Amino acid sequence: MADIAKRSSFIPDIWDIREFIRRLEREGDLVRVEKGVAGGDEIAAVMWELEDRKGNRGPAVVFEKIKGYDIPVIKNLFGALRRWALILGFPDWRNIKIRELKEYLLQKIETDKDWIAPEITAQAPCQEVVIQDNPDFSKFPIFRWHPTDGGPYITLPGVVIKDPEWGQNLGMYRIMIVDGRSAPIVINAPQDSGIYCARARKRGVTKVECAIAIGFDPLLHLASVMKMPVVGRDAEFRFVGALYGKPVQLAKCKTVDIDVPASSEIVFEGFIDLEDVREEGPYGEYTGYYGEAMVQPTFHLKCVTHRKNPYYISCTSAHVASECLILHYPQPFSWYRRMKTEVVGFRDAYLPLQGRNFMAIVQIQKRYPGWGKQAIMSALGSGFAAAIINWLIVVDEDIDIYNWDDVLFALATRVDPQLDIVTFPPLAVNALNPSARSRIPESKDFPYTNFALCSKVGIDATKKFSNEPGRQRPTPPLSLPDTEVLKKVKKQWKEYKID
Ligand SMILES: Cc1cc2nc3c(=O)[nH]c(=O)nc-3n(C[C@H](O)[C@H](O)[C@H](O)COP(=O)(O)O)c2cc1C
Ligand SMILES: [Mn+2]
Repeated sequence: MADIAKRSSFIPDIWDIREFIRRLEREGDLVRVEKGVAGGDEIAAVMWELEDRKGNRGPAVVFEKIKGYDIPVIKNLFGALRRWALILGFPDWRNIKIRELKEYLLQKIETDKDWIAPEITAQAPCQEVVIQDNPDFSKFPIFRWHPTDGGPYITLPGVVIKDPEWGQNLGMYRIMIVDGRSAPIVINAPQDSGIYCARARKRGVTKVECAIAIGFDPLLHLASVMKMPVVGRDAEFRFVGALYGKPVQLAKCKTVDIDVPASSEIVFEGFIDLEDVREEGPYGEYTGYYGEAMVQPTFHLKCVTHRKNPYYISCTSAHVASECLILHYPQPFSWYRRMKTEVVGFRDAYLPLQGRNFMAIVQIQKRYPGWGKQAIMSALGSGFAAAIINWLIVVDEDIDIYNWDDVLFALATRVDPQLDIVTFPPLAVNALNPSARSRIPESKDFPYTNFALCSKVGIDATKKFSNEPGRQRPTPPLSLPDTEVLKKVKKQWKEYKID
């Protein structure tokens, strides 16, 4: 804990995407591709190959020359955890460990009394150019990224909407371009934006003002994918204010009563028409599969503002090392927070990216027979887990949950399948879940919520006592070298001259 407290005093100093780009360039963590590229298919294939070659340790990539556009496209800005550590101000950002980053963000998100309200500024680089006549999505390099996507997609948008009582919400939701001015936007009921839209409808408002920012303050990108402990109340902006120790700077939009990050590269202003619903999708998702078409409300474009010579920022999905999947990494944070109080003996939890967020490993300090099963029940009992997690694996403290080799060892050696695997009947889960047996048809009542039906499995891979129900034999003791002798050997290792 001392370590984390020390780190919480780090003050990030990168305020906009251009500073982020310059810094990455200086650090050798960004590559500019001078070779001309034809469009979405080629950019996506280049990124796929890079992800294959470098996993999630690749650089950010700027595509400078794109056929038909004079706006460069940047991919992978957030596709490596070390770059998150950089924008969060960690001095040793190159060597960040997943656990350190997680604990830091969790600690920051829990101390919301320190959050700082945003400020409105007249300095608005995002409005250097204002286009109110014939605003048009097609002027920007927004591409179809996967061969059978339903259309071109905005993949890294900061969607801002306002509630008269609750202030602004910033969230990231995929947006499909239908024509120059219309774009259905995936807003699901449980998301904050879904709750905002439901409240608007209750007030009799069916056209909800909205702004879509592209390429804004890097820390706001992280905040936009994190589930904040409170809905609204400028939560994402106040959270990032606390990280910087000063207010985030917002600019008033030109045509709607919304405030956007002042340094945004591009802002699409308009409204979400809750009564204009369109088919959206399919889209090649972070799951590695296409998510099927859904019905969603449509955003209508009224005005575009942008910086001079803007960058267009987009992410990759589908590959296991994709930026989109890495950005899903804070998704279970609210679940981790709840587990601390709800799972007896809880130590830590982790959703490895390879499991695409459908597989969780929970570590407990087990003291009594039956505790592994109790952990399965209580861990799966919270909202996030019930909606997202298919596989829940419970392990002991001697298993490193960040190391799949360790987890496999526990699965292979501590599980009597008939006794230690619990399955649960199908329940309503995330519509994108590729394992799900069926989808529940959309309700035409707003909000347009999409669910699928899938069963779950809990695996108790803890070491067993001899008096666990159904067992007559404990898990045998681990065979390890003599502790004292091993200590000595480590100390005098060089003397053996083996390596
Ligand atoms: C690249 C990316 C795309 C996302 N797209 C969607 C989406 O289309 N719909 C959705 O409900 N959540 C999506 N999410 C997850 C949300 O961003 C996340 O749940 C966030 O907490 C939403 O903000 P809110 O909590 O203020 O509603 C996406 C996440 C990422 C990283
Ligand atoms: Mn929110």
